[in-house]
Amino acid sequence: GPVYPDRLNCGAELLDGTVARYGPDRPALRSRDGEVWTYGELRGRVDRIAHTLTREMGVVPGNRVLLRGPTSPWLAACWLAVMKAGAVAVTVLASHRAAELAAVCEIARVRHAVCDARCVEELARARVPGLRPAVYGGGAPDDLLRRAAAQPGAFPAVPTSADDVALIAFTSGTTGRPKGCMHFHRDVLAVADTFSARLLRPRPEDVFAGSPPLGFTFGLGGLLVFPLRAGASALLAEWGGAARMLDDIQRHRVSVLFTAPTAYRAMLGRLGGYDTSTLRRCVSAGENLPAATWREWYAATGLRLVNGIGATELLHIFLSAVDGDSRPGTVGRPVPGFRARVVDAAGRPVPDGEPGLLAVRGPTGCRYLADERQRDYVRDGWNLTGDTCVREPDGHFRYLARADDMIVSAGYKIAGPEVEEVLMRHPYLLEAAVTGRPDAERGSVVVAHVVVRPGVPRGPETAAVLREFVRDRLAPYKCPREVVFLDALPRTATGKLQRFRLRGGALQ
Ligand code: 3SK
Repeated sequence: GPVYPDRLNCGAELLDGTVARYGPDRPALRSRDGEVWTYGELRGRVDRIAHTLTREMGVVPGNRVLLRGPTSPWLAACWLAVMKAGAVAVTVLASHRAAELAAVCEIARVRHAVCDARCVEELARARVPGLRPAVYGGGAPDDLLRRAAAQPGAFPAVPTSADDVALIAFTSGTTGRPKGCMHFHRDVLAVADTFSARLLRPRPEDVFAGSPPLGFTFGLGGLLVFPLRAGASALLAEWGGAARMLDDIQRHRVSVLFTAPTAYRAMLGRLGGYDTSTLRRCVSAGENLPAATWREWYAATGLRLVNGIGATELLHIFLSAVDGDSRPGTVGRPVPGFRARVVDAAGRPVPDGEPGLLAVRGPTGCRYLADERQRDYVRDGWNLTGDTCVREPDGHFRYLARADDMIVSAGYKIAGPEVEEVLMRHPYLLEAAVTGRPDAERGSVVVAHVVVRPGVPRGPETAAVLREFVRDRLAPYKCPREVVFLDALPRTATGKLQRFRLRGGALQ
């Protein structure tokens, strides 16, 4: 992995370091309304906010600062100011509700909060003792941005050490008490210097955009850390659906896109109306990328989707492939700097071609904050991500399922995503999720939850067509016993499928 000096402040590297390399006049951040901040302007704003945090709000190095807001250049500026001030950013999603915010603040011992005026009410409802958020963007007399405007424009970054904690990223998984993952200043740069620098190879002319929020490390990396590390620029705007994203790509001449398979599918049907010829890298992560989606995107754009597996615990993507190495149905190889293998329940490597648990090690790794689940996640230095995978003889990894999502039916082990891959090739379908339903006789039976295209009837005839389609392509034991028609699949705020809600039957 990359090597860094003992004294390292990732905020200073991303801003002052990039200005030193590329000058202050290149575009850094863009908003949807066409506003563009140069690196020099961004640095001035960040430094004024950092002065406000430290001089007026009393933030000292090591304090945990909650950051909450819709994706915007100002949220990014606040994050960078927290970094430069040597404090610890606790990023949450603008969509998090009061109970979730209260849990995060308690676990992370949050001392200060910076919140967009548009979502401050929910934070107030969380009733965190002693927390008085600094609000930005609402135009009130004490607005953080007004206070910042009165501060001097140069803030010398706190000389943090490379392994001081820079951020705590929360993951709820799809269920359970949230876990805070601590990442160091060197980790923030390491994900840019491995996945981004070695695979994406961004250039200063690149324009990054995408859907994941900055409160999700997929978005923090893809839309802030990677572009700034490369001297490139990023459009920072809230996700507004596939048509809006295509419009953004055309208007802002986006070249590097970060989003999830669902969004690629949603864009596919509308591509014709937009100029997307500026795109050169399209990253897909967050959930399984069906081979059919890869192929359709390639047929429509000539671009190979850069599929990746990442985790909040490892900060960003650690398995991926680009260009000729990117193939439908696989997630590629370990990103340079990372190692990956497939192991059995005792941690012993299994032969190529056999399914097992994915184990990863590299420059980043899981450090849960005060959580005994750390012992399950890291064994002998290997991070057990909870994914079931197969390593092919050519070194490519194939994703099967989340380990706890394997369906066991009459003794057969079935990976839901494999059945979903086949279903998604059927022209009737927009989305498919395959889970097991408890069954007295077989342990579990396979159930397909589907969202059909407009005009396709939801009923026994369509169900029979879909079952037949799977039976023609997979072993019969993998064929769904039942097909459930839904308006939409249940997802978390970061877009991850909530299989447990499907399994629980609450949506039917
Ligand atoms: O959790 C994920 O799926 C993920 C993917 C890419 C980068 C980062 C993360 C957390």
